[in-house]
Amino acid sequence: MREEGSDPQAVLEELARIIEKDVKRFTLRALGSMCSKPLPISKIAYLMAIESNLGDPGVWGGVARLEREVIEGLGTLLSNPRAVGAIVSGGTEANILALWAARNYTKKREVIVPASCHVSFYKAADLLGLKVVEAPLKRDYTIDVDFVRRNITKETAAVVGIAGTTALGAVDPIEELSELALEKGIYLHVDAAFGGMVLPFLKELGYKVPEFDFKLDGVCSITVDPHKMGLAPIPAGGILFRDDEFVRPIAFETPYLAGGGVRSFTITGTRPGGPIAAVWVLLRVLGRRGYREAVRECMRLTEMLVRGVEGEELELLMRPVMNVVGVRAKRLSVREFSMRMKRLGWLLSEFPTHLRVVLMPHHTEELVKELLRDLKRAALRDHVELRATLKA
Ligand code: 0PR
Repeated sequence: MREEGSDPQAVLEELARIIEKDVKRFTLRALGSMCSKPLPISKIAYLMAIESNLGDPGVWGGVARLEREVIEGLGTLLSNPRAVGAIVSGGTEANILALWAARNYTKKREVIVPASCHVSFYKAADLLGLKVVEAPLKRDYTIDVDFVRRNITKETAAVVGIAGTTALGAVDPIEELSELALEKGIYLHVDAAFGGMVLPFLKELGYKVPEFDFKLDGVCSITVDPHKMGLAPIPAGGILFRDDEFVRPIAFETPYLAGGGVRSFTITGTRPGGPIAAVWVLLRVLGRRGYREAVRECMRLTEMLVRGVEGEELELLMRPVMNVVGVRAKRLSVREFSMRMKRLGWLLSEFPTHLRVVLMPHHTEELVKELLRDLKRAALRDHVELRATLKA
């Protein structure tokens, strides 16, 4: 920090120069991100509520009401309008809250997760002192339920199922997990951080979609992130609990607040109301039809990519269930394929077995065509071939 402040106009211009390139790269070449470009109206809403703090909801009663309505909206989408929950900093915090609730509710210290789970579950287990049992995946990249059944012990607090895995968008058989959880009396958490705002709309569009939400009696909590497929600005993760009985074991009273004592069950104290206002506006402005149309468009681009990938050089890891596609080059290591795509200017996510492409609402048909052309180029066996096509 300098002694004297600088000219505001000049500082803002410098800021614009610094972040401009990021925004452009994100919009044009980042197909590895699970976050969408927030709709402009959500940015207005965010700014309107930027001063609010849900750490003191008695003072910010209006925004607290918005959060209740957003939770009711997301709960209704996931078959439980009476769900109890919060808009939090992201899927990571939501998953930590779920395992925290599961540990305190059951007073047990083991959790079974699929090998496909997001790193946030390992963070949660580390923080909470839980032992992680990793269930292998079947050939379709979903959790091996028989393994889960065989590995439930008297110390098992929870099992986790994923509805839209990070690497491939695969959906675990939540219905089977739900039956198992009810039978064995364990907590079932569903991580639908990405899929929670895709699957209900895919169903409305006529896709065959497995049940994954509170319709299944064994599901105790669900992560669903508006800052992924909800078109909302960051940070807007979501945690929903079936019932208040799962929240009570992680709730703390803060009696001294200016707005009056409240119960808090999030990790953070001071919490921004801006993202909540943004999500509230989006749910109202878009409605189910708006989200359904966004999902329809994402799936149209996904199909385009899938059709284009068939051929000599490239292959899909699996037929995508949602707008997440795993691609690999038949004759190259993932590392080499990834480096070549980077050199061609693409920002994709690199997993040990494949590159991940996520088709989001802000992407276009032209972008997918360009991507396909470059995927094919990059997948050529050697650099000589690659250089020749680049020159052409
Ligand atoms: N659960 C699932 C299934 C996820 O895929 C993710 C993150 C989380 C939970 C955690 O969510 P937060 O990151 O909100 O805490 N999924 C993305 C991923 O790891 C996050 C991401 C988003 C990464 C944008 C890169 C990026 O540009 O791929």
